[in-house]
Amino acid sequence: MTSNISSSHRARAKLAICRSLAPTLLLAASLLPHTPEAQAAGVTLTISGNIGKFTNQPARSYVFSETEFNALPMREINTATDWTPKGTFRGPLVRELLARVGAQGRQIKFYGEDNYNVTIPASDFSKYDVILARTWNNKPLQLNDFGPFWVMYPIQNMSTSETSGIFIAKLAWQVTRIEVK
Ligand SMILES: Nc1nc2c(c(=O)[nH]1)N[C@H]1C(S)=C(S)[C@@H](COP(=O)(O)O)O[C@H]1N2
Ligand SMILES: [Mo]
Repeated sequence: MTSNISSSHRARAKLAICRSLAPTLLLAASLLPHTPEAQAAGVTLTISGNIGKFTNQPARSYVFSETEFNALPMREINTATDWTPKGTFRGPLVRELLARVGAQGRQIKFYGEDNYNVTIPASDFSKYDVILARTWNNKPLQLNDFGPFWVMYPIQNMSTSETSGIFIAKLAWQVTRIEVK
């Protein structure tokens, strides 16, 4: 994908337009939750599978609204990645997110909007302070720029052997959905 993380002028212009359309878009989003309108009205994160708490009982899924997500306790990771210079990622701990939905499973599958997915053992989230990053240097991650959510490990505190090999496949970006297995 093309990185655009340091120049977000177009994204900001789009946001201003979206704000003025917010009431219309919110209505559209409530009727059609998976449309581009829903994306503009508010970013959501859906967790499903082996969980014990639901916002949608029939679907057995828990959908975090942008407001609820942003109210979670936040952690910061200051690191460079293969794709970004040294900077600050902020988001809740993945283990905290999993606890909020009563997750029971041993394997956690992260789905990207680009159809990428990766399954990570739940033990990683007790071993490492992994966050689901929502911002980079205080700017929300945009869908065309690794957002809305990016699985981020505290790379700066990890040894070379821990971050070599298949490790980087765990850094799933464009995440919108998580399945507990
Ligand atoms: N959403 C999403 N996240 C992703 C990927 C992807 O294709 N889509 N590729 C993964 C893999 S397999 C690796 S090795 C790293 C690096 O991907 P790259 O080699 O395409 O830069 O990002 C990971 N995160
Ligand atoms: Mo990879």
